[in-house]
Amino acid sequence: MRTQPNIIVTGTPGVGKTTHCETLAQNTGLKHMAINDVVKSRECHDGWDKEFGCWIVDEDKLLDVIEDEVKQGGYIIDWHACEVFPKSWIDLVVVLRVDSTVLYDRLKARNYAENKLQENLDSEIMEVLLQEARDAYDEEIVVELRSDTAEEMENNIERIESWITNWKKNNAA
Ligand code: DAT
Repeated sequence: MRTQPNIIVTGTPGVGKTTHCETLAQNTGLKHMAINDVVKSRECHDGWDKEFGCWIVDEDKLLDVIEDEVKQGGYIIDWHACEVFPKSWIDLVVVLRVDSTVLYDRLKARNYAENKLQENLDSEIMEVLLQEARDAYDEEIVVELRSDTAEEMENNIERIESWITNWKKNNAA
């Protein structure tokens, strides 16, 4: 039994995952697990995909590497994909959403290549990650939150923090 919840924060690149996770980790003491960093530093990949500028992830190795930690609870998992994590590990899935013109500006500011930028915009418009989350987890644990503005981000953080407080009350030993 976990005494602290595990939360996935997912969404298209540029939606605000890192910013949300860092603030949540600071405010709550839960640990921010950026899967991109884990994949890179613990070598859970089969090399770098030059066309899309990302690691080719070895999902089995990734799960093996993080299993012991995540099963203890208290992690905020930050990744643009979520279905790989077993249902039994996860208590809440937050899918951040953003307006496509806002996303365009954020990815442009990151100097994304045109093909990568377009692929991510399409993915956001088609709600790919929201659908992935809904397909992989029970609908009552999947929450869709807007992340267009700083005010929306503040509200999201408050909402997730109260969810964590309630989870802890309800799951106290
Ligand atoms: P991700 O980790 O999903 O790729 P990020 O946290 O790095 O996204 O955010 C991308 C950029 O957008 C970064 O400069 C911070 C900014 N940003 C994120 N969420 C925001 C929000 N709700 N309001 C304003 N700016 C935001």
